[in-house]
Amino acid sequence: MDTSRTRRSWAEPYKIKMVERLRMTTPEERRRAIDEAGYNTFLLHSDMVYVDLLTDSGTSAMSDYQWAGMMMGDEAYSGSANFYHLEANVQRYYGYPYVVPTHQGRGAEHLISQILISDGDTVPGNMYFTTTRLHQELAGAQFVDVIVDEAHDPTSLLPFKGNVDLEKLRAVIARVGADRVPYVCVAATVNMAGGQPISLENMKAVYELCLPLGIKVILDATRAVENAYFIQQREVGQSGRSVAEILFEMCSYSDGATMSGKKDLLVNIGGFLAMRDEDVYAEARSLVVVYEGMHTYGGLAGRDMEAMARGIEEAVQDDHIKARVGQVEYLGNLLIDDGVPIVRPIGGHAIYLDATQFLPHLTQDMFPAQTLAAELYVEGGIRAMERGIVSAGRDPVTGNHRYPKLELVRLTIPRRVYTQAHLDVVAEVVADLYDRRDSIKGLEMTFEPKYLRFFQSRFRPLP
Ligand code: PLI
Repeated sequence: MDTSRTRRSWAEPYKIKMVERLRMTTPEERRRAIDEAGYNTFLLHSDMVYVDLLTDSGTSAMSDYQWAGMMMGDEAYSGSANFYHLEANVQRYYGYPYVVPTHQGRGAEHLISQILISDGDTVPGNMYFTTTRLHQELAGAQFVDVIVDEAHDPTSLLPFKGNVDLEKLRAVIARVGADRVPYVCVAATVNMAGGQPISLENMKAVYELCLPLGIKVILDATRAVENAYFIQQREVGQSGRSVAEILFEMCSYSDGATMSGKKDLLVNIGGFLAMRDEDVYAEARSLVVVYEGMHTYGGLAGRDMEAMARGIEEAVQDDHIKARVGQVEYLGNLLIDDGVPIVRPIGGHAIYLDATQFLPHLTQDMFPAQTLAAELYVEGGIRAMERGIVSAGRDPVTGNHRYPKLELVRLTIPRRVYTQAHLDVVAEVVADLYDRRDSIKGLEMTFEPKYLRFFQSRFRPLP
């Protein structure tokens, strides 16, 4: 192959060995389906969906190497060989000495929140994530957002919109006292800001600020590999390093990590809690038995741990991550060319439609992002997810809606699943919807569950 020419696309470093048939539906069928689902895309039956961009969580395609690993499952109740492989790879690529597997990310969030948080504590973080904040609140803490202001502005082109605002962090610590801040929660990348990365320099500065104050830094490493890729591409002095090297240094600026293996690590289920502190590990080993299972399986089958161990190796390959993020950018650039308002810069795992700009005639109480996600499904069988007022939930003290500045619809790209032609269709459908945006009316909520309401709430169209 001639590699002397400079123009190269993001093309995939793999080929397809097995396919899964998709059902093509009519607009009438989709209108009925979304009505039965209460205008909540989470409640659609997946066989009614053509391109499923609900989430990149657990929806990726595993490789032949991972599937071969599934056949090597050591299903002993304790001491599974697959656990030791997983532990060795977490130590090697993430650098934490201690690892407890969990069934998925929120299992790890539950454990670390229960271990480190006391009633009345404050946990600062670079924007909330739904399950992470809920576990912090259930353990008695209040979450305080200390992300840079630009993260709340969909049009700001700052390359590291996931950065912590160090002044905001210092102010929170000064207000409540360092002894009431058990840890700072640092996410890489920041999901709710649009998959935006945090810089290596900022992670180091947060760690150096916290260390002398006895405040821990817990990394949400769910998409840290994608974050490492952005550091390689955007941060001064980092372009010559591998994604694996950058990832290892990122983790060195933290005391532990929660991980949903369902994203970066290319598995359909699995997660872990990793840490440096032996005492925290002793508590995690004890607590995991109550909620997940023995500390050498944590709610996972041996084969699941093997697939995740192998996923760690594949996730950090530079050609893999370049194609992964490249595919997301491909879709984003098609939409930008069509004039569709999306969060900029394009994030690592998803394109976020700016529902406030898309449907300016709807107030936030009319659930513009929820409405847009439902319309997108009816228009082309494409399933996306609301990331706005519904996801933000209610303030636990006042009981009122939280009104987030960002009212977004997330088109999340599963890893190694869809083709460029699928994404072309997605862009065409979004553009058609944008053309008829004035005709779109809002929704009202008819049912709201107590926790994480976006998963199960129901709506009906406003007249
Ligand atoms: O879905 P879990 O329990 O494996 O992981 C929870 C979780 C933690 N942190 C971050 C940044 C996430 O994105 C995350 C889960 N995200 C989902 C399900 C998503 O659709 O984005």
